[in-house]
Amino acid sequence: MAMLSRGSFVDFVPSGHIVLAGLAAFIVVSIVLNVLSQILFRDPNRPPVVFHWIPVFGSAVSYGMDPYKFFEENRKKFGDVYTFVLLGRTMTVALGPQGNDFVLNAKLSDVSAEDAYHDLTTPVFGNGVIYDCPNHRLMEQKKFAKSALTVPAFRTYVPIIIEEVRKYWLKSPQFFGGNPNRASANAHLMTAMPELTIFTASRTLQGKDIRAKFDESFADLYHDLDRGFTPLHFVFPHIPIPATFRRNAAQKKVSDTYMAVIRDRRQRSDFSEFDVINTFLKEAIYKDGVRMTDREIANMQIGILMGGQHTSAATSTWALLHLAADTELREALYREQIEVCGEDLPDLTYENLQNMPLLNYTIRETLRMHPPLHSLMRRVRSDLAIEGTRYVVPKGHYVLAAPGVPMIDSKYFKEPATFRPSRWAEAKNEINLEDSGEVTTVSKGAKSPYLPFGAGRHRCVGEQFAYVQLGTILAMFVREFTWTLPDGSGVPKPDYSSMVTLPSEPTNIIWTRRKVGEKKPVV
Ligand code: X2N
Ligand code: HEM
Repeated sequence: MAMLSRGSFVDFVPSGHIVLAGLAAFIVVSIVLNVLSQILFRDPNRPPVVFHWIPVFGSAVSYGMDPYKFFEENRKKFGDVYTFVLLGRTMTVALGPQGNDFVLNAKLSDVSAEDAYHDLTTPVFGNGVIYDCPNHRLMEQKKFAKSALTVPAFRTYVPIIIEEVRKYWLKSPQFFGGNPNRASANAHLMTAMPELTIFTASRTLQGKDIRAKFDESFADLYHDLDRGFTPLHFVFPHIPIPATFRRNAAQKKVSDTYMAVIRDRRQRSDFSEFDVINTFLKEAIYKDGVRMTDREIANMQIGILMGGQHTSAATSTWALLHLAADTELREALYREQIEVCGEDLPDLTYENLQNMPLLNYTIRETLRMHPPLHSLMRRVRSDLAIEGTRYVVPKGHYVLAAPGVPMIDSKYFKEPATFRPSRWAEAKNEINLEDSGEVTTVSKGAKSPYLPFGAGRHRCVGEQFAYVQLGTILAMFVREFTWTLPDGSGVPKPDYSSMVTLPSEPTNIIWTRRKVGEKKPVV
């Protein structure tokens, strides 16, 4: 302490007040300069910039609170293309089907997803995969993953998912809590659906041995990874808070666990399950002969499970909330179960799922109104001209696609705020899907108003799996329960503060079991 008062920098500072005054003056001057520069200088070769008072911080609050409101308000002012500042990053939004195409089908030499996502995802997934490698490696990793996600694999997944759901209902306090005769209760979906999602995804995609670990310490470790996968960590990837330290520790432990499982399977030569880990062990050799290491295969598993976890848990929760609000739809789904599977409702199969259009439309409609990812980003690698305008997005800025915007635009979807799965049965005449090809779910074109799974080289490889998982889980709920929202509440508003768009609390339903032996539709 004594050292500080003699010969330290404190001696050179005349007064604390002057330091504060200087800081205040600096802030005021930078705000004034920032405001003046926005009013006085408008570069005709740059997209218009959303007005913001504070430099660097920019439009963080209005974008972060409600990105769709932000996109819409500024679209009214500026049109489909404009720029905003988000915590030190300059983002150019390109809205509409054209905008989606511009961002998602941009040339590899012009934009990079890894430059946008690396700092957030690499500490969570680990090194060497997804956004911690050149794009050509990611393309092959996706090919390996895709080769695991086949129809023969899905046929084995459906009965496994059914078994997991039954086990979960029986033991979870949100459902039967150990009492198989419990007839009705209030369940908190944002507790139940993430659990059900991780159990079903880990059991199918990663096998029995990994699934077993979720009954022990693995769930907590994944929870630590989750809490390091937030918008806060997108802005400050290494912010020194407990969540960050726990994320780093959990990444290493989870990755080591996968490596131990890989070694154990090798040692026992047991590759019998149709899971993603085994597919990587058999096939993960890049075209140039380089083999993925065990560490990389392990980290790939983290990425796949994390990605599928947030998106799928959010989607099943939204779907159940909408079904809670719409008895008629829920009973139509129940009748579809009976029509396809028969009066006594034997366990459903993968083939059954393919014959349930209303169930699949329900998932599709849920993703239309609640796509989990509202912003897809790329960092610009070389100055990027926007066709049909005089704008150039300079290197170092970001481009942002918001595929959810056309999905709630009345130009493409009549009464876009109404949850109505049957609209998809009339798709051809009601919805303007010109150029899209999206009706068939596999499409490379990005000029579509319906892109919950993205488009182009970064398009999702998990879509078919997600439909199998969501379809099986939702069908089981429809068969077993009727359910409603708690008295007087509607479907919750979205909450944009996590990585995926979640329903805000409360996310409860009141479920009642259909009477055993008397499983007739209620309406
Ligand atoms: C401070 C509100 O909150 O004012 F996971 F193998 C695994 C997507 C990355 C979106 C980043 C920033 C929001 C600031 C709010 C895999 C399945 C993937 C695909 C400002 C005041 C990961 C970052 C979202 C910035 C919003 C997508 C996912 N399929 N999963 N202020 O990555 O796919 C994967 C792929 C990202 C973002 C944001 C704020 C493969 C505030 C209040 C506060 N965003 N965000 N996946 N903000 N505020 C995934 C691609 C990849
Ligand atoms: C990519 C959505 C489920 C794995 C994407 C993208 C979107 C998306 C929008 C593109 C990201 C971008 O362009 O920046 C969804 C939705 C899901 C879902 C809505 C569920 C409802 C899954 C599942 C898996 C998965 C279950 C794994 C089994 C991936 C992978 C990519 C991807 C590996 C590629 C990332 C890239 O190439 O950059 N997903 N996803 N997703 N998703 Fe999904």
